[in-house]
Amino acid sequence: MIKVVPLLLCMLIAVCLQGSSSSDSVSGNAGRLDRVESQVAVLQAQQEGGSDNFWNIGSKFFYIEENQKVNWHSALNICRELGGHLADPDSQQELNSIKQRLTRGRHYWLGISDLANEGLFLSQDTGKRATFLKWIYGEPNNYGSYEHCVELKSQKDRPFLMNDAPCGLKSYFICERE
Ligand code: 2F8
Ligand code: CA
Repeated sequence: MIKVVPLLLCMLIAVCLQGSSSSDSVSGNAGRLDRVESQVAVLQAQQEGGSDNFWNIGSKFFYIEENQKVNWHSALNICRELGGHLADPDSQQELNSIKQRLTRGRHYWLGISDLANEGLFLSQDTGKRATFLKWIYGEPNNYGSYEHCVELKSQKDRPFLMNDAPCGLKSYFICERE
């Protein structure tokens, strides 16, 4: 089944680029390719049984994507396509259960950002201030002034904690479904 994805990718690129006129800018095509990449990522997550792979913690269900790295906006899109949203753990207990299933050294997108207002971290799901934030010491630091999306990351033997990172970075991600 996985072999179907490269074929679908070629077809989607062909369809999208067909629609471009000579006046299209390079950034227009880059935007199209970004959308194609996102659509392919959705197909891949669905093929890997994403919607059937949610596991239960309390009253919620979580899915950890470990096969493909995507940017934060694509991760949002994929979680929606799988019937949920990019995760925003709301208690230490929930975070502890999630952490047990993560791979050390990897980074995972969460559904929290300060894209609307620098320093004000909102849950993408509720649109309200994120209720539970557990930052790495010194974070969030908006490093280079372009870090607006929140990830979970562990460094060496340290626990998984939150960091603000550039939204365009490609990472694994965690979806949540009520
Ligand atoms: O030192 C903390 C700093 O480390 C990295 O930047 C050098 C992180 N960037 C990425 O992971 C892309 C920053 O987010 C982090 O604050
Ligand atoms: Ca940071």
